[in-house]
Amino acid sequence: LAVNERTSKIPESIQIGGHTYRTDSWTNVTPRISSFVGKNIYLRKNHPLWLIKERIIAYFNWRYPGRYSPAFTVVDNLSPVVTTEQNFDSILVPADHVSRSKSDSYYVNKSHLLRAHTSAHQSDLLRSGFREFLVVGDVYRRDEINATHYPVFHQMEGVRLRYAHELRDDPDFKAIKSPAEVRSPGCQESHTEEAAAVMEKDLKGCLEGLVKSLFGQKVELRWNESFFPFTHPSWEMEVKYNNEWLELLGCGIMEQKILNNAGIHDQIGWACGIGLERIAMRLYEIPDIRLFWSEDSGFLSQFEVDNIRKLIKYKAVSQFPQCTNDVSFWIPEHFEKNDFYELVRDCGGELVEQVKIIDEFTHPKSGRKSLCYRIIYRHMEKTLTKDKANSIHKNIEKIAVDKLGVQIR
Ligand code: FA5
Ligand code: MG
Repeated sequence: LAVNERTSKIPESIQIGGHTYRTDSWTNVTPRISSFVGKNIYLRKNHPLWLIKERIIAYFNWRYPGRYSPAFTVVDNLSPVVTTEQNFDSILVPADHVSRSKSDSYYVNKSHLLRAHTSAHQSDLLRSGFREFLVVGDVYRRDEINATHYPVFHQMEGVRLRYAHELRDDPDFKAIKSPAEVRSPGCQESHTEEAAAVMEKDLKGCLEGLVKSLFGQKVELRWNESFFPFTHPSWEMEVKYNNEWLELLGCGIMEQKILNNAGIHDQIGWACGIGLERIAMRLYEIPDIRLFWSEDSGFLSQFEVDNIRKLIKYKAVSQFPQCTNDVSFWIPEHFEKNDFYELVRDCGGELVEQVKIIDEFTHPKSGRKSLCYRIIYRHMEKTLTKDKANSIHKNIEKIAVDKLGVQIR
């Protein structure tokens, strides 16, 4: 009922984190999603995300000691409601980039959204004069649903700028040459290859050192080339987890234009964005990303340690059974998969463990497409009855028909 009510009329304004915002045709943040704003679980002492945050900060302070105080400034209190300018334009995300679409991000209105990454704050902090900083916060994305993806998660952004004279302190820095002038896969046009190479070594060394400090020297890791509008070259780091590669972070050499736009013309920088849940899951063996939102003392008490480095292995209080239900439907022409995920999350809340497509079919004559989704329900803290799962499933079917225009097969 609650879902039907809010789909039928979008209010003129909405309240998020104590502020009122006007809504418009871009508004797609749901009450459920905005209820996460201000929870700030990463600031709660001894929450697993707090432990990871503290460990990363301690590592950076150890690796880059300042003369009088830690070199890196930690910023952890910025509102997740940002402008499209902050989230996209300020870091050179093109006007037609997919991440700007309503199907990928949570818009408050046309000009404001819930930040999709902590990179949204890079430009402001550079303009404020910071050269080495860490930004921690909750980020929001309309994404797939499974054990490692959740619409709200946490990132830590790291940025480090260097002057030429600081790069020259590196023994690998051989000579000052002129900028490359043309962009190559490994270097921006305005950088010298030496400077880019020294920055790459510092960046990768820093992040490899970080994961080794967390997971031990023998952790299996690999670098993949990647692409971000705000860095070039760019990489992603993955670590082995349960025999699969798990992506932990993205990083790269900052686009010089971002620095230039902030009035910085004499420094080069690197930036990284680290997924805190992914690290915590791997480190503490937390099997499902939904657990981070648990208020259950059986979960939280396992992280009550007085040394942040204490080895913790999460023990499931008990594993409750899954309920699996499938739904097949014909989809209309402009069907967005993320709209269906959102609807499932909205109706099923924390009870939805996973949604996956198990069959796709195109009718040979009519060309109509149909999808079969499998929805796996499971309560984290008690047994979910088949009746309860069935009634949620029925509701999802009904709302999918009403709201997305699908036709159940
Ligand atoms: C970014 O968000 C870039 N802003 C990172 C970056 C910063 C690159 C600075 C270069 C310079 P990406 O979308 O890959 O990149 O997300 C970064 C990390 O967040 C991922 O590696 C992963 O660890 C985590 N992450 C991404 N999506 C989810 C999700 N739905 N649930 C949980 N963690 C996620
Ligand atoms: Mg990525």
